Amino acid sequence: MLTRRNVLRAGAAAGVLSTVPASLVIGGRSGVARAAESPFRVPLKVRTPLRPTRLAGHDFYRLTTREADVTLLPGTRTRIRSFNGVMSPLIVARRGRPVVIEQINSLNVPFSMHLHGGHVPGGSDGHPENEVKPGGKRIFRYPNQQRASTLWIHDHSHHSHAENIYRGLAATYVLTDDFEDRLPLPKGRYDVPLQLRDAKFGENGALDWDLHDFEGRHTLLVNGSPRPYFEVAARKYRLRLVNTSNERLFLLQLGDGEEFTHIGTDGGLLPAPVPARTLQLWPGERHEIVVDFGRYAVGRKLVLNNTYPYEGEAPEVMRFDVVRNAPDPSSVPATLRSVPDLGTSAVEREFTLSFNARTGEHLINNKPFDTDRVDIRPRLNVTETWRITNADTQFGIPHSLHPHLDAFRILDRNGEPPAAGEAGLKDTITVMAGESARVQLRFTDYTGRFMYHCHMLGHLQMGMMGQMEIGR
Ligand SMILES: [Cu+2]
Repeated sequence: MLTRRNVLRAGAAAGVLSTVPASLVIGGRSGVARAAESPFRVPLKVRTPLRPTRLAGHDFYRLTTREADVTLLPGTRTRIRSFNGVMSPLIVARRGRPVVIEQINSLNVPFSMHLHGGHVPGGSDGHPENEVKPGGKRIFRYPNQQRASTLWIHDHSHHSHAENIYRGLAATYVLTDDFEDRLPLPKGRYDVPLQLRDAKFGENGALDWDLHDFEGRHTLLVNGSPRPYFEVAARKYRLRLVNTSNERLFLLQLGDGEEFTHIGTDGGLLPAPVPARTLQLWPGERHEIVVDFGRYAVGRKLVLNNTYPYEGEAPEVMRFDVVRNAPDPSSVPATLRSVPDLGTSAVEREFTLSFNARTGEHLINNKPFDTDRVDIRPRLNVTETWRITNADTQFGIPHSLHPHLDAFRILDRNGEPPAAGEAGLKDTITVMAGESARVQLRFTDYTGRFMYHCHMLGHLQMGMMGQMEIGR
């Protein structure tokens, strides 16, 4: 059913994946698929937000990072690493109202909490040097002064981040604001965060972990449930898609190619809605879509497929079952949110991403990460243009770049303007082998040391990270 040609076409339609990676791997085993568990056996868990303690001036949470035994696959228990015992919890925050989190590390490994997409001071950014040791704790302050967007919290510790995230330490963080509230987009129970990821389970339900065997992770989880079904009303839903996988690309398609509306990305709403039939969701990225189930009769079932599965793997991600009618006062306005003008760039930088097959290291500008080295020194409020080039032409490995602290806008890809679905604020950009992109960004408010890195977590662990010191 799936051919390379189809994938190519789908990629072209999405306007980003201009070439299909010959392999997303280096040295990965092609992986013998386990007998795929039958899909759609369990309902989607729609997360209700964690309840903060409402204090004067901020919302306070205590998050304990700890192991927990939970049911992911029906009939088995799986030991995960969790926030407060929950897989994929949800925090909802409000622009202008800070969130303060006390993180208590009850794991036996270090943990460094990072709000991905967050505009936060250096001491709260999860710099690997600030990792919380087992038994330790730390306070994180999130000012929430940025525009509404879908963010996520994950580990950034130096050596255990990929495994910590794989074992469950990923929380969705939805930031709302007045601007979005005034829009007639679907709200409340019709606004649903969906954390997408993959995993590999042993026969006893245990999570199998091998940094390099990401192609062997054939079980797709949505909000922690394997290929779930979701009973929806025949009306519009806003779906916030977050890819918390270590390395997996989701190339999403609804049904046989049903149309949906792409409304947002990493940094919040797009300037205008984009009708789409496929969507690429790379690790670390967020995309928001509106699906109008009102087009379908009660009884209709629509499968969300990943049309870029690994070999021997089922494409189904989840299924939407239209089970009831409901009034629908929501709509998608013709304009959403303009991108801020970042001014004229005064600094240009080059970032060349590559792989050293001899050492197994992934490199930025030919260097692996060194905590004692500052790679670049941007100045506060000075606009920069970064050219990101993926030089991995030998193996065809895709790479991404995610600068902390501030979002960017994409100026061009290979000299061409970005597709409409990439015209909003972004904080993670994937560049295919042999290609390049330019982004414009400006760091504001906070000085100090921050990271930038590839969000393919195996690459990050193998060195693909740099350090910037932002000064005045
Ligand atoms: Cu990479």
